Amino acid sequence: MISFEGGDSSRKKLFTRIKEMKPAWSKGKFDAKKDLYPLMDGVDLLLAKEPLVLDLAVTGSIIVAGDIHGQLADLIRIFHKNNLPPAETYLFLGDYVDRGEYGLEVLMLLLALKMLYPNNVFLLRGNHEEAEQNESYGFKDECRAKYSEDLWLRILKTFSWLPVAAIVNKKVLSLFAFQDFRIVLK
Ligand SMILES: [Mn+2]
Repeated sequence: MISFEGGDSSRKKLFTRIKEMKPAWSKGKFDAKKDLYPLMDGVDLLLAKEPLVLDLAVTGSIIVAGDIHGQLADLIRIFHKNNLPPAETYLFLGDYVDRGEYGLEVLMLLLALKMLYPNNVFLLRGNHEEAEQNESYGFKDECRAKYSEDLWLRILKTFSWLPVAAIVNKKVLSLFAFQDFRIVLK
């Protein structure tokens, strides 16, 4: 079991594990227990430290992308066209899952990159990072077909940690256009 609290050595272990996962991604298969659950545990800890509205100070450029919707090939194309993190900073606006076939793989790749480069990869919550949308637009079924409904329930917990907006360099407000889920502020 990898501890995500520990610094570089646990990051290195995770990085090795991500590289091992690559062939599984290309076949659309993976071991959720081994791959995704520990990753989500780690990302939850990171996200818990982030505020609900991110205050990002960016030098150079930032790539802003929205609505990947399970299109793994498109996500990989974005990384090919630009530099990979940490050479480039990315802000994803949300809607990682539903509609497309590879929501789980997209999510796993983005969470892995968040884990590896927390200061160069930022993930916001879209209106599809939510149960009702997933029930209607395919992500719940995808989780059931590829693994289990329990996996989907666990993913919902991680979704609930995602920040909802980012302000870039005190100038640009970035958020998903349509937020229809309930946010409980404590
Ligand atoms: Mn969308």
